[in-house]
Amino acid sequence: MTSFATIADQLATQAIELPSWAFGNSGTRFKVFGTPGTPRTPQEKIADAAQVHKYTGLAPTVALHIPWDKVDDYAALSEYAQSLGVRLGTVNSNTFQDEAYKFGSLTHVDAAVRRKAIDHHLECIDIMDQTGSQDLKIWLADGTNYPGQGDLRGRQDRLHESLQVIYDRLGEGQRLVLEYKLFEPAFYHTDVCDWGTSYTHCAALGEKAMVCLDTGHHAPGTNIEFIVMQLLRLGKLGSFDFNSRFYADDDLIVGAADPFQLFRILYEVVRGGGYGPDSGVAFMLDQCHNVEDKVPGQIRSVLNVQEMTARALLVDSEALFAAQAAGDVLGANQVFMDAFYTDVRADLAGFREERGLPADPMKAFAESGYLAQIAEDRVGGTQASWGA
Ligand code: PSV
Ligand code: MN
Repeated sequence: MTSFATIADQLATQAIELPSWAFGNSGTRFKVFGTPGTPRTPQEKIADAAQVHKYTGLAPTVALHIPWDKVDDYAALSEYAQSLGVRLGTVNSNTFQDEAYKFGSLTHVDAAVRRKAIDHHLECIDIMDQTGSQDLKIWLADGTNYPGQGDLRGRQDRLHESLQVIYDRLGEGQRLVLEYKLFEPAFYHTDVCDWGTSYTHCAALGEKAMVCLDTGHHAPGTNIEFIVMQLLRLGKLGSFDFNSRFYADDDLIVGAADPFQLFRILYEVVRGGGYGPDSGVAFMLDQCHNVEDKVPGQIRSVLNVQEMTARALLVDSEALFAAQAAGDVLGANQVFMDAFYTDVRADLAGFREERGLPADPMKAFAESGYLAQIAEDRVGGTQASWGA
């Protein structure tokens, strides 16, 4: 079995981007509960995100969502983030909350609506130029609810044309990551519903277009690690949106519902060359905290990713490949499971202390009094909210 000491350097390179919207209030269509101290501004979301990085060393960047995180001066926002020890990351577009998009955005039959949606993405790229962000992440709510409602083929053709205009505006070092999702808010068909559709569009666009895999966006029982393997094999896995789900797009804490699935996914990431700063695969969270506190919810999340990454790196690949080659079914499975069952928590505590971080980030954050402080300071104003 590989020892923890041999994987420490690799673990030290891990970076997981946080979504600004995780710090706002969120909930279900039944109720969005408020939490004292919830940010009212993009700056306050960034300040909360910086806490996660401060206690874990794992989350150096924060993703923005436009227009939720619109400000007048992005250079100043960027400087503010840096003053707190973090940077601005992916810019997420939003074409799902404007009346004009009732029947679609980049796929819409009306060229004027498509133009509006394209212009929004061009504005997002302008923002990326100012923040130095690398990725434009596109998730589309486009789809239909009833058979016959839309022309499935026409919508794909228009989607390609719209994406091409956006793609052509990308600058040096910038990428477009196209996220797929099985269903919701459309229920009969979704225009970018699966990895194959996203891949097809990205392949047609060119090398700056990559697939974003949100772990919550598949049918129950889908073998997500197989998709990870295939996209890495094709050189088209651009990023992850990590979260976990029990039923649909629950956006719960990554690793909470099925830690073994997270381990299997991360094993394929490592196996396929998708791990590390030079791999081109960005790790992000896409989560909401409906009933739990948000900052500790994000701390728990990045720690879960770190823990399963450590276990995935511990897989003795030499022994595994040998057992696979020898047709030793149970031997191969045992090598795999040995790594999964390894308790790395004490090693990770030591690893953190060696790097000047608290051994137990959850405890250290709880003892810091930050949540009580923001509850006292952030009085009045409008709390940020997913969907607000
Ligand atoms: C909607 O399902 C969604 O959660 C997508 O996964 C996006 O990544 C996110 O919203 C932000 O737009
Ligand atoms: Mn997502």
